[in-house]
Amino acid sequence: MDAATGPTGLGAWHALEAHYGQVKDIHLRALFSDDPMRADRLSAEGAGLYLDYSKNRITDETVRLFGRLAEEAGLAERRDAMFRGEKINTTEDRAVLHVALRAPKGTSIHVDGRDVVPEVHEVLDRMSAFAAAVRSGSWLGHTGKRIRNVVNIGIGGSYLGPEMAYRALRPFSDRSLTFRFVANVDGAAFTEATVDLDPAETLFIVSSKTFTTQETMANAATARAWVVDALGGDAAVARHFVAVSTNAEGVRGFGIDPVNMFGFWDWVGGRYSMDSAIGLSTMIAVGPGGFGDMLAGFRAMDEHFRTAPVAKNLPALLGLLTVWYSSFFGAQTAGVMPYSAHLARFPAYLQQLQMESNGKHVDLQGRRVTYDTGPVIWGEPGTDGQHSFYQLIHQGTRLVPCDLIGFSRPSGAVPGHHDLLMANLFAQAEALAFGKTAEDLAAEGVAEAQIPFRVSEGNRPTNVILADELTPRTLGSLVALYEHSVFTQGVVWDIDSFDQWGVELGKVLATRIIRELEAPAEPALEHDCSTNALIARYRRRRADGDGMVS
Ligand code: G6Q
Repeated sequence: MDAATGPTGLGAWHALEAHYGQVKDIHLRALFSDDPMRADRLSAEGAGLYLDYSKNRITDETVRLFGRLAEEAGLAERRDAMFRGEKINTTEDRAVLHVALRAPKGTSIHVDGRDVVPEVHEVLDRMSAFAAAVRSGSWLGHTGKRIRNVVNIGIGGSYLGPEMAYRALRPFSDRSLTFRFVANVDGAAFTEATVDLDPAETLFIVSSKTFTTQETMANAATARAWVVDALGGDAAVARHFVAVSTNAEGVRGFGIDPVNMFGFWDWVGGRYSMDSAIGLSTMIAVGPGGFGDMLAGFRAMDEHFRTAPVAKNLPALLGLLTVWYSSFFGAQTAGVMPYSAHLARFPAYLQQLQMESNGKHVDLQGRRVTYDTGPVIWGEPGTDGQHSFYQLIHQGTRLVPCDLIGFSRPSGAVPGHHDLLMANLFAQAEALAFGKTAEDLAAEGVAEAQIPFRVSEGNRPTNVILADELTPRTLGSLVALYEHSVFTQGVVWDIDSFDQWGVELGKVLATRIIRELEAPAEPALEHDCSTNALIARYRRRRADGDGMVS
């Protein structure tokens, strides 16, 4: 990337701008009717995933220009720098090495002269021993009962991945164990997660990279009191709490023996950490073998991303298509619709992965960008979404490119459902692309007055991602697919996909306001007049009855 000009100064960017002018009004109907081999060419396969990207508003020339853009933006160099452990997260001066979390034993990746792969495997081995002990019942609670409930306490990157993965892999999980996830500082979250659990049979995993996050610390303190009160003393903590963190001091201060701490490193970003020790709950659920299979899926996609040419490289294609729709077509959002109830939390997971990574307004030089960066990511499982918001995608005024994700074999064993589910996925992709014309409707005998309302313009782009079955391995490939898609977008947009300074401001302000809410006497408020009034009203109204703070 030319630091002086950024992406908009690249020849490929200019060429894509000119090309956009040529293709923007071409309908997918025309692209398909002129070219019966289009789906063969505009598809790719890797790491157990099949991507049909033919229903996008692109031609062979677009794909060629994507390749040129990737080359001129330096995608291969940045990718290799990431895999080598260089500090590509420049604003935090950190390496970005989630790929090291799935590097095979015996390989080497150096950060500051130190090989991190043996450390990764040392933690994986400790996690495996612990997960096996919980699953077998040999890890006992303080009163001698075996553990039947596992509650992960963590938020953001220390929550979304574990919860998503647990739900995705339930058919592979030990069904005799109950898993819960507490993230929100709203006390209701803790209450609802624990109301039916026996403390004597419950293990808490306090997951926090920093071990300072306000929400997690508050929930962990509540959990500690819940266990200590029920089981009669601090000694119970050792058998009912483990920690996943980079902060050994903080963990010790909380009362958890660092022997029961599973570490990770500052080169693992929170939203890229579900395959680190942050995945301890996943490993307890599916076992060390299942977790290993998931890591193999991640690794297979890493290899694919490193080696496949752009036109056949799934993450690079998804990333470049996102750039195409965001920066050229001006699409503001992108949908992700998994046709799998087990992937219900996958859109939420991807929201953080993509929006925290690429929701950036300055480039690597700190200059305001002149193009749109990461879109708003949203979605729900199909077929549920079809009966609510799909209407807007079909007939609304906005362009919403969507990824539809499906599987050839079901992950639930109820007969007769899966063909129905997949018929809907294929039908949606078809309907979005080709729509229904006024002529079609007239030929069907629809009354003329009704025709304008029933027309579906089509030309709505989709990617269809298919895998054989939602297994641990597939999940690893799927997550790595999106990790590297996000990376590709960030390289082209010339932004730091690995910091999250925007999240910090709210945290700092909340710390100030909590003191003002807790102050016994009316504090002098020095916010803006709106915030002052809201705080004052809350203080007055929170006490029952007379509206006065006690
Ligand atoms: C992720 C973010 C953020 C982080 C949470 C939890 O990339 O940095 O979502 O994961 O704020 O942080 P801790 O793990 O430090 O509690």
